[in-house]
Amino acid sequence: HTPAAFAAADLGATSGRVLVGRVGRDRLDLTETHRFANTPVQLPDGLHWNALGLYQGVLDGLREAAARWDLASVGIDSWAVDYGLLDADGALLGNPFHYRDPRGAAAVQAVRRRLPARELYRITGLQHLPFNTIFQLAAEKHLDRARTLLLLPDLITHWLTGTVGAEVTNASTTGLYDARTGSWSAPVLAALNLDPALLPALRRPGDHAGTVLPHVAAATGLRPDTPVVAVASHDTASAVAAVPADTEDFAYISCGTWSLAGLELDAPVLTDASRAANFTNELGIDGTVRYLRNVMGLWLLSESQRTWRARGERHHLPELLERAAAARPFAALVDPGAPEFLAPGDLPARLAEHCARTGQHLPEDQGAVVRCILESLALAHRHTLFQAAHLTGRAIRAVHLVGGGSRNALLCRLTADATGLPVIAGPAEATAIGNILVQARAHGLVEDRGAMRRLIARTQCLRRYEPAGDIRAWDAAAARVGLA
Ligand code: ADP
Ligand code: LRH
Repeated sequence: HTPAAFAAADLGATSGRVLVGRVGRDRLDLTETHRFANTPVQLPDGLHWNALGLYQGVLDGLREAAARWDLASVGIDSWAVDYGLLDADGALLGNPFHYRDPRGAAAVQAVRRRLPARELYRITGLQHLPFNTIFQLAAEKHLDRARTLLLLPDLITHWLTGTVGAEVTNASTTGLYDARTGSWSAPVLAALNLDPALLPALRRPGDHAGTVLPHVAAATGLRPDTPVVAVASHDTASAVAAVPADTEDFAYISCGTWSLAGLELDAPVLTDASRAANFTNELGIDGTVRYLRNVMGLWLLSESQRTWRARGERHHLPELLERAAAARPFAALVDPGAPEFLAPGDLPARLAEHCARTGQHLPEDQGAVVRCILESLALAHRHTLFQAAHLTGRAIRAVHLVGGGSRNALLCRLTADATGLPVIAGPAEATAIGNILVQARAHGLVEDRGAMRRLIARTQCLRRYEPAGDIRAWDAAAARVGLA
């Protein structure tokens, strides 16, 4: 096997990046060719993504990549649920909305009246998040002119290739996908008066999506016939595919803007208990189920940093984390899942209000605030993983923490201490690696999921955190915030 080079464009809520992976039998070398900020834009009608800017960032990254390597293929992934609509001419209708815009939440009750929560869960197995595609569509103003709905990675893939398709791992986050039959749900679409023709045919990770259009090849220097592969286009599915686990009894936390914490299963769990605990059954590669729950994640930190920066205060991560490490443990704790933390804006103020309302005092000092965020996240990680184990009857022997959060040593250590389990941290770019290895597998360079994971474990730098301290302190802390 000669090594081949694959490009992954990974769009995260905080940044987009293009990485090239050179993959061979015993080789996985990564180079980041481009990273660009992903800055949401507030318009009079709501909060949007800058879709064209993101596409431009992908093209810029591909141009840098193509200048250095002969790329065997390209794959696109991004966060879930958000979409663009195309009209009959294939033009984008409006600017895609950001999932943190409140329009989805405002439409939840109307959807519920047509489709009760219990029924919806039995079909989709999807956790309730107010911004799931199904709720956003109920508030959508462009439906009368829309002919095609494309989730964001499918939209970028469409702009690169001219083809349309709906990659299935991301389709499973919409609320329109039937977890039992593995297809779009006709009853859900009917209940919402949605035209089934809006939704393209499903693609699976590893499927050929198309080849780059001539003007794309000209703009990037990619070979004219370069294939675009449908990877696990939901970033979390790519990240879970890249968890370097060597056993079956592992849990994972894909930790970035969100912490997606849970287990990999063979089949969905659609019970009422699972629904009550709001666990999701989203799809992974090879038909696996990502049984997990969204924890609010490092958004709490990045949005606090943004607030401090706007005020001209200290906001650099290394210094903040140093101060948090020195701050008093368990001084103030929150439930990171509280809905008031979802929207953009002054997060330190909302944390302080939350603390005051629950009889605690959150000092203004940034070390204390960051400590509160990280301890609260560790508690939410623990709560979520323990519940996942309970609901599935599975044991957890180790926690793999991947994504940008794996670079946060304090958070890794706190998660190990809170769970009483070893935390294996890394890779930080798990999503891009999962994207690349699905392409390499389609290319015949890697055999299966197990081989992908072993290759990552052998080639990437991982750190192990053993649990320490008295777990009873964490039991008490969990009880304090209702996360026991
Ligand atoms: P997303 O894909 O959602 O944009 P990432 O997986 O890139 O998220 O993770 C971004 C987060 O990772 C940042 O908000 C930051 O908190 C954390 N992070 C990134 N680099 C570091 C670092 N060097 N030290 C500590 N934390 C880091
Ligand atoms: C993480 C993620 C997560 C979704 C959220 C919208 O980036 O894809 O899995 O719930 O973004």
